[in-house]
Amino acid sequence: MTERATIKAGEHDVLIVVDVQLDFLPGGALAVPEGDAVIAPINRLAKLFRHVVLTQDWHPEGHASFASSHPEKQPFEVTELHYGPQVLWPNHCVQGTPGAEISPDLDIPHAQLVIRKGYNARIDSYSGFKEADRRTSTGLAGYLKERGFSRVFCVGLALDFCVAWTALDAVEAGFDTYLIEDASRAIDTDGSLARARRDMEAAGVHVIRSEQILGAR
Ligand code: VGL
Ligand code: ZN
Repeated sequence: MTERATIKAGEHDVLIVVDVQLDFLPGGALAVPEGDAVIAPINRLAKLFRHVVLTQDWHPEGHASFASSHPEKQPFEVTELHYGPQVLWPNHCVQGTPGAEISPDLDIPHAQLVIRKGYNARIDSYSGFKEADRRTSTGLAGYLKERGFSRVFCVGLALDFCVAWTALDAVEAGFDTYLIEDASRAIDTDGSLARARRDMEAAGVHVIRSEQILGAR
């Protein structure tokens, strides 16, 4: 459900900008439909938050989430990995390649941290907090807690994968968590968007729009 109250971004609030990388933008290896539509709202929002963290999908070649690593499998099929079901993707965000670069159109020079994820060859990591085995931590929750943040605002790509999983893990880590939906876009494969929305609602993620954020930076 979309909530309507206005929110003033303050000292205990952090904006997490998820995976706004060239491979998820038009022309990229795993382009999210209308992915570039997130950039203007994110740049506007970032001016209202003193504290901004970026995530960066960062896979080694031959990563387990790539369909090309599984004989006979095509992108967007699901396979079983040691931790459970895994959607298989086109090769994307390979470490050090242009597609893995964060979009140069993001205008957030004051971002304080870039957290990389998905670097373990055998484990995917949609979430900025915890890998897909649901045990391996990226360290982000500890960082945010040590910095004294209590509210987490999630934006970026893709709403139904990395943004949703990041928001769900933020809730689990104890943060009051918001999804700013007009600053996010979905891949929507096999019902993933409806499922992500359902999971976020059940977890208590507040779904808001960027106009509801008032700045205090
Ligand atoms: C993502 C699929 C694979 C995302 C990352 O950023 O949502 N989706 N890797
Ligand atoms: Zn990935």
